[in-house]
Amino acid sequence: MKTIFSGIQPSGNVTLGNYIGAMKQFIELQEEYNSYFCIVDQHAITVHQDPTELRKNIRKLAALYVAIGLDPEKATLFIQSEVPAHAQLGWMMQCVAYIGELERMTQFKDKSAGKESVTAGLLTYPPLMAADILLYNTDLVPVGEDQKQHLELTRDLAERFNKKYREILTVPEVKIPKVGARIMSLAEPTKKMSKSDPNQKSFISLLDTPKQLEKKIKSAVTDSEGIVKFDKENKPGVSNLLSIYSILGNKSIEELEAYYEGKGYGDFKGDLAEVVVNALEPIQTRYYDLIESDKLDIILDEGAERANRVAMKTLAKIENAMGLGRKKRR
Ligand code: ATP
Ligand code: LTN
Repeated sequence: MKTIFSGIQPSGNVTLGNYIGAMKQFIELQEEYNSYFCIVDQHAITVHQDPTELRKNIRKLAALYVAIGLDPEKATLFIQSEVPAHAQLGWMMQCVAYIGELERMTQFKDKSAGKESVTAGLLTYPPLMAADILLYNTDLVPVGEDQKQHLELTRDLAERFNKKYREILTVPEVKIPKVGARIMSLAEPTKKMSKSDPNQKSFISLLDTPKQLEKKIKSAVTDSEGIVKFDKENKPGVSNLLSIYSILGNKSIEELEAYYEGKGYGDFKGDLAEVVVNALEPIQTRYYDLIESDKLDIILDEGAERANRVAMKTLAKIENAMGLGRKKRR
């Protein structure tokens, strides 16, 4: 069985972008792959997180992983900081990566733009991400479009390591969905929807109430044309809403365009709100059952144990290949 690995940062409320771009794929993939889904809290602290909020967001994300349909019997669900091998291999990968290639990462450039000082962790984030993936001999990494560059770097680091030391790392492939790989902000449809956006109206959270969903969708930025048509260049707002509608409502873009011909944005947005509310309702019900439950702790304990077992083995192999410490026989 081949292996997949993916991670989401507990850096805020999980958005519809995270769901459509990444999580929705996880559900189908868990059936065919040996699967690891991680809550990457060590990645989240590359920018400041309020400690109380971070703890809450970790638990919320864990509950959402299960609520969207991930089955802890099939997939390993765990928290990154509970598996120390991630930080350990992360350091070794920093010693394989070059500063120049890290400075070229667009996520680093975007997140550091205009800031007086940024943490060293923001720059060395991709080697930690590579470590996450490489510890599990991952074949495939399902992510949204924005992570493509980080995946290319992961492949480069794995290949570099294999050449310099020993051929032990699996070079992973990226898997990006055909539609919905980049859901845009509702407030600025030329920017990606992001859970750490300070503008609450810019993103849809999986936990928004029906009222909030309706309000956000109704106030989503469109244009003054009044024509429901997919045209990313000239109508980024409407095109984004069409993508969301098409994916959650299981209708093709063409079908939707035909249906809304001659109707205004009011009807279109009203129906879309209903589609989103209906799609999120069962997820929210399962979420509220889980969030305070001991069951969630058991899932995370078992996940960390399983992940630790596999990760320690790979780490020992890598330490042996690099000559660190004394020879390990594990
Ligand atoms: P942050 O705002 O804190 O950077 P984020 O919302 O961008 O977070 P991540 O935790 O970095 O989310 O990403 C988790 C997964 O969701 C990744 O696979 C990423 O590619 C995907 N993703 C994030 N935003 C979007 C989006 N707008 N459209 C599609 N996929 C997305
Ligand atoms: N960098 C990713 C989150 C992430 C990840 C990973 C994704 C950390 N480690 C490993 C896939 C595999 C992000 O910001 N979305």
